[in-house]
Amino acid sequence: MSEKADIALIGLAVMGQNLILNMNDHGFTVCAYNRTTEKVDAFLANEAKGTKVVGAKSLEDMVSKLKKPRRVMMLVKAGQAVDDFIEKLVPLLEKGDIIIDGGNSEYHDTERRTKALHEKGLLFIGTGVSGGEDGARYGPSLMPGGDKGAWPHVKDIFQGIAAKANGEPCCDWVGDGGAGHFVKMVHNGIEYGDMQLICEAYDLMRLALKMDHQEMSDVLAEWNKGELDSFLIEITRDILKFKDKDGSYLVEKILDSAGQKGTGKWTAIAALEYGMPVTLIGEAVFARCLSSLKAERVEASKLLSGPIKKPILKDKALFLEDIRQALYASKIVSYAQGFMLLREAAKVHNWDLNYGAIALMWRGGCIIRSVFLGNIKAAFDKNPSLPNLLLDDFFKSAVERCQNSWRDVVSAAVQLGIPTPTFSTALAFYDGYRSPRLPANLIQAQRDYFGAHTYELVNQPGKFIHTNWTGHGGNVSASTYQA
Ligand code: 2AM
Repeated sequence: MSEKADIALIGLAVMGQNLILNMNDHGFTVCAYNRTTEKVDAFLANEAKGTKVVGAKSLEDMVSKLKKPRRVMMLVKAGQAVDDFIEKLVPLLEKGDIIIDGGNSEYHDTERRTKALHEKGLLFIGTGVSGGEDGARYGPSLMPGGDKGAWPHVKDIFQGIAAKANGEPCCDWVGDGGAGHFVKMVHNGIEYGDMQLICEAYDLMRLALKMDHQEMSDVLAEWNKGELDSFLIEITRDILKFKDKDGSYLVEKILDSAGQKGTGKWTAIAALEYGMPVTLIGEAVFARCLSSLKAERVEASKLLSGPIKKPILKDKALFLEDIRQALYASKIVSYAQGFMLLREAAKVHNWDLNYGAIALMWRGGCIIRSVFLGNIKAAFDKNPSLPNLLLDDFFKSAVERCQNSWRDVVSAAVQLGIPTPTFSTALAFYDGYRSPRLPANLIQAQRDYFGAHTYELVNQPGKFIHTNWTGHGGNVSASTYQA
């Protein structure tokens, strides 16, 4: 072989194969490898036939076919498989070579691997890859983080193959260590939220307005022309009107028990760990959990009754517009919460995150791609240290414009007994976030009463006081006293 390959890719499942073909289309020579090496031959003989892709029979063979510094990208199952390959690659590589993990790895693993490989003189990147099989083939959203020294060596390949939004690549350096995989995880959490929001709008149209499927699809088609323009609204428009072979709407035949692979749950866990109120994603994850209790719900439905008094609904067109505005306002809250989590994690891990660049990475290529992300990018471009999206003029006025409709929808849903967990939690968050005083003073008093945990006074912050609330039980505080 005369010309050496620009990059190696390990892992020939669909995502790996499609990324290779995408790189090939953009003029890069890729060396393909897979644990089960028969898959390499099959790939070269079929999907990669007629391309510049070369194959390798072993890791040694693969490494010998690469330009220096060597770039090796893995798209294998997250977890042990990644560590196993790293262990096998390390003795074959030289200082300055680059290992990239494009799988759905947990960000703590990426953090650990980046450090361990840095000590060996190797540069590690953990990159989020979003957009599914089609994205991988024709332009994914890529969120790379890890050892920044590696970035100049992979930038052209990554930005070359990434999706483009208004001509700009949906890929930029995210930050040190596990930052790339963390941002990908939050992306997936936001995806859970966006999906649940659309499901609640569908439920209201179906149950409150008794709309048929073509009508609902037409409404989403309209919504998709405005500020809600997004991939998820677009596919839901098509799903709703999709007919099965027997002429009935397929969506109604699908069991209402949602699956999950775990990245939404990871985001919710991270929110709890970092103490950030990312309530909408949390509710979206719990909504899937509740849905999966199908048999129990069916039983409960026979025993537990709903509201007896039905509210009088507005005119249908007006209520539909209310639903649209409730969805939009809730979505703004969800992204505001997602960026709060990013900001807090960045503080803890010392990641220098560029929030505008993250919005641009999500603007195209991935499942949450939308016009709305362009507005978020604009907000962070205007003020890179914006403390919260809700405080940006554009989003502040959007929420203020939508809030009457939003409140009407949540009230109507409550009165009708239709669950809208994400619409409702978003509104509760909005009202909490804009409250200068919350009832946490009473929580502090309760904690001090039963556990002597102490409290601070409004006019004396920093000074911790314990009160003997009952007149007996002593004046000890929690630091000296275990309840
Ligand atoms: P395989 O084709 O040999 O199974 C997606 O599952 C990709 O991850 C496939 O390329 C698969 O290789 C690889 N993979 C899964 N588990 C692996 C493991 N424990 N070690 C190496 N590769 C693995």
